[in-house]
Amino acid sequence: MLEAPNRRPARFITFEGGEGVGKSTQVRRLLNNLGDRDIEAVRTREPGGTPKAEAIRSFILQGRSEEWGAGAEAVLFAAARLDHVNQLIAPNLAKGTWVISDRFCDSTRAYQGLTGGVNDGLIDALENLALDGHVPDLTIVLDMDPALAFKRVEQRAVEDGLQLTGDRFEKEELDWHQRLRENFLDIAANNPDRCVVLSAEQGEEKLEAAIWEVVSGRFPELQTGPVQ
Ligand code: Z5A
Repeated sequence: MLEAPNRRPARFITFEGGEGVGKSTQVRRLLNNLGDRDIEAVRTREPGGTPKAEAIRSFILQGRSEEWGAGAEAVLFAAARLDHVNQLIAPNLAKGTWVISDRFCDSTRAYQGLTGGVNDGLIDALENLALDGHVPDLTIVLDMDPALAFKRVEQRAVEDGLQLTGDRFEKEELDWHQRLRENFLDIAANNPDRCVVLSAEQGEEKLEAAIWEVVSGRFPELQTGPVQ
């Protein structure tokens, strides 16, 4: 009988939460921590991650699908996700490379479903179709007061020398973002085995350490020190 190759399982980790909570920052930091342990990992994002999905991203974030309504937008996000899963996520996991994604399916449920009013039946069907079984092994939900997160986004714009015009979703009102925050917390409460909520109001290093504690506690293959 052929022996299965002695390969460590690849893990699929997603980061979720509102705008400006520090997802991209922590995805980068987690990639570095995995690299220090000799774990091969790719960083990706949604919407996006593949050329076709990035094309859908620009279309949506420029506001070109807004008049179609939240249902059609949920379908567009799912179309982007289908390509992302087929072309990037599944092949990497199959060859043993970890995948770390800045947003994934919980964003559709939180934005288009719970906040945008798209019914659960459509959200569930799109999720089944696009994921094809590729449910994340772990989802880190970064949670903070949206008013504080806005301040960070403003500060980032100042540092980058950009005027803060806001994309499709950044233009929404504060109480909309407050509802969004609650929706992510509800999703986490409904998926306690997969989701861990961490306060994003702590500094970058402290949050990085808290994330590492969760990730290394979850996956036993990480419970050795960094490769020297
Ligand atoms: N969307 C949807 O509706 N449905 C879907 O299915 C999907 C997405 C997948 C994508 O936006 C939009 O698409 C999104 C939801 C919608 N809505 N919006 N807007 P995006 O990818 O362009 O933006 P985002 O996901 O909201 O990310 P962001 O604004 O770039 O924020 P972030 O990645 O969470 O934060 P960051 O860039 O890491 O940090 C923001 C700033 O804060 C930056 O200057 C950092 O240096 C600073 N920072 C980070 N961490 C800290 C800490 N801990 N302390 C202090 N300062 C910090």
